[in-house]
Amino acid sequence: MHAIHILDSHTAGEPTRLVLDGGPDLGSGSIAERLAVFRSLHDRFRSAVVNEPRGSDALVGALLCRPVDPTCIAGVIYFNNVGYLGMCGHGTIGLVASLAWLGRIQPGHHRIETPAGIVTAQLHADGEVTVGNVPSYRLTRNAQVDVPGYGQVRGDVAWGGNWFFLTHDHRFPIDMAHLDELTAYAWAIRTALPGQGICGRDGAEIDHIELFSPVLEAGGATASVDRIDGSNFVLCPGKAYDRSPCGTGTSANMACLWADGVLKPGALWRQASVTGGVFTGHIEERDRQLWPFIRGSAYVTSEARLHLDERDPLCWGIRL
Ligand code: PYC
Repeated sequence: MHAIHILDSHTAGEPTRLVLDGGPDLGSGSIAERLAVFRSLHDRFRSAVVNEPRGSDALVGALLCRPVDPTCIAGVIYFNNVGYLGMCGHGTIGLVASLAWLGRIQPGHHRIETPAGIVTAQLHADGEVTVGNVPSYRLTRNAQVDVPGYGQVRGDVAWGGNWFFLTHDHRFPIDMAHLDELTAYAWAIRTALPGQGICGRDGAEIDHIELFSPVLEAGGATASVDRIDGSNFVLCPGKAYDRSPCGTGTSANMACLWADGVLKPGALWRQASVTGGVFTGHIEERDRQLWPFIRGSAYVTSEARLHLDERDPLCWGIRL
């Protein structure tokens, strides 16, 4: 019997399961090297933690690791129902809120190692968290993909810590009543992309699809706090939709808006999700790169121990 100490939280509805103790020994290499060990030798642990019967398709796991860089408070590897993430915005907000809940960190500025690079997190006195994500950029503008059953779809390819295909090109309202249609459409795009040579840098697979409502209002630092600039629907790699506005997806979107001259550095961008949760973002230009910042809140929902009993035929989860 193996026990795993976890802390669950949600960030604008999107759940994060932080593994505090009981994870596999991944050695002492960089976080990217430890991710490679996790993927090749311990993938069933990933499935056991996030898949049914202990988890759900929407759940993102966060394995807490000792950082290599002593200026970082933690290292983290994010994973989901089908694999691993380079970075996770809602997960980082959840991680920081969880470490604060445990009393391990205080309000202030913190640094965290992820496989996509070091990110920053400011824990505010009110408990909100601002994540300083990895530099983000648009790789391809107006790519065209032929989507079976739907026709030609145009969209951008951008990096926000994960690879995204972002499009306004659809006829569905971004609301909870249309989840099935939004999921089917986004999945059809996702599966059409690789065969048509549409990919991220160095041939990387695009595994997140982001659909938008029309932009309601261009971001402006003086606008009221209730203003929403647009809503999104993000389909994650394992076909679950992001309940939150997706931190890496909002970063990729802000990179596209900046490239189009719509969003200026410092102006606020209020991104709502299909469930109505909101992240407030802004961008900064530094060292010829675009640095996105995402602010939101997370709440701890439970602290528990998962038990892995090898006699249980579903010990390692229902694998997709
Ligand atoms: O917030 O970056 C994010 C994210 C990625 C996948 C689910 N959430």
